[in-house]
Amino acid sequence: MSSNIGPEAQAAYQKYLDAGSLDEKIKRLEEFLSLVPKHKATEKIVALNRSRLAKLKRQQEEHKQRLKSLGKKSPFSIKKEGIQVILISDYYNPGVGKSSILNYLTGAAKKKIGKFTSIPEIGIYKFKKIKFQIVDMPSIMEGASKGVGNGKEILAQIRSSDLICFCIDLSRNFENQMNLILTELSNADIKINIPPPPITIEKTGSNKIQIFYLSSEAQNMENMEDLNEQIIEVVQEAGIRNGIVKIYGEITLAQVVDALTPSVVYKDGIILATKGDLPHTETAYLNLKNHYSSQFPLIIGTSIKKNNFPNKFGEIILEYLDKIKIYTMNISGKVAEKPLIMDKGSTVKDVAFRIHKSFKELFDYAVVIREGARQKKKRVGIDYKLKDNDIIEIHTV
Ligand SMILES: Nc1nc2c(ncn2[C@@H]2O[C@H](COP(=O)(O)OP(=O)(O)OP(=O)(O)O)[C@@H](O)[C@H]2O)c(=O)[nH]1
Ligand SMILES: [Mg+2]
Repeated sequence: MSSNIGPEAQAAYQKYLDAGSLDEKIKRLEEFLSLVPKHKATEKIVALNRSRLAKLKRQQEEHKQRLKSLGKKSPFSIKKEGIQVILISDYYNPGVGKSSILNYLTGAAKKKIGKFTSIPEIGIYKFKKIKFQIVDMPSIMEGASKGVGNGKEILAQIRSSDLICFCIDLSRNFENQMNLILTELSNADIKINIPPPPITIEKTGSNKIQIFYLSSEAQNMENMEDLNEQIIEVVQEAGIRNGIVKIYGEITLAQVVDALTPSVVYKDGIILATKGDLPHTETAYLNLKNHYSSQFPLIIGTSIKKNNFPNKFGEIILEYLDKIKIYTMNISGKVAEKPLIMDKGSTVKDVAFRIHKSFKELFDYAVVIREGARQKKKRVGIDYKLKDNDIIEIHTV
């Protein structure tokens, strides 16, 4: 170990080497990483050890999964239904208004308003026949990422949700609330509103690690040779001996490590500012927007007390998540009431595949009805790109 990491970090590293159990090793390695000064000279040490940590965590996760499959159900394991929207807040001062929002949207949990929510409450909010599962979570305590206040269970649920709503009480200091939540999410490797790094890593059977740079940004990065070598090292350190690494854009070594860390997830988040009816909350709302609009493109001011909440909340969510609604029509001209929810940019092929795998093979042509288009009804091929609210009729051979 080189000497530019400082005596404290060196001591921590020794403890890591001496650690017996997997949990202990992870704890010690995390301690070591928090003590290493972060600068150019230590960049590689940090990356290598984060990669090592990722491998240990993967083993820990596998172990937990095995135990879970033997164990019983907890109120925190929620069966997903439709689009899952999760309401979270901080615990500095409970009573932000989450249960009130859940009740407003779904009618559920009326009795829980004004009482501390200790296990998740769930309701279904329907918008244009689309189901949104609203999950009202117990508030997040300091240290949640280390397990305080059912923190592990809450964070595990957040990982698998489709949208996270940061519920922020405008009558209290918003920075404290945001900081607590963002810190715990970050400690749990949950990244909010940033795209995943442009990289894929696949294990293969060959006997080395191959790296492909697949875009001009990727090919024109500075210090390519160094980076190439470092990537190979961190990939190997994560336990992958044979593999193909594909890089689609500019990337940092830290992002490569993120991609190797199974606990890292990328999630969409919005802010729901609450209690907008209370004194001084108008200024608080403007300040909140000023502070966070670069990280949170969508910040909505609400007051459940005054019934002030977007009435097209479903539409807002779909748009934020880059989803479109596609209505199928059968041969007798009946349009389905419930749309298919597709990613923006989807084609006729994607819809055909969603309806039934065989539809793609048997596809002949489709008719698309688009309200407001110059030609309202159009015969199209399989690669035709669809738009929100399109009606589609698929003809097979
Ligand atoms: N003035 C005002 N009070 C509100 C509003 N929304 C909720 N409250 C009140 O705030 C208190 C707490 O609301 P809850 O909905 O229970 O808050 P919570 O986030 O579920 O609280 P915990 O479960 O304890 O984390 C209740 O007394 C609500 O009536 C609002 O828009 N304006
Ligand atoms: Mg509650």
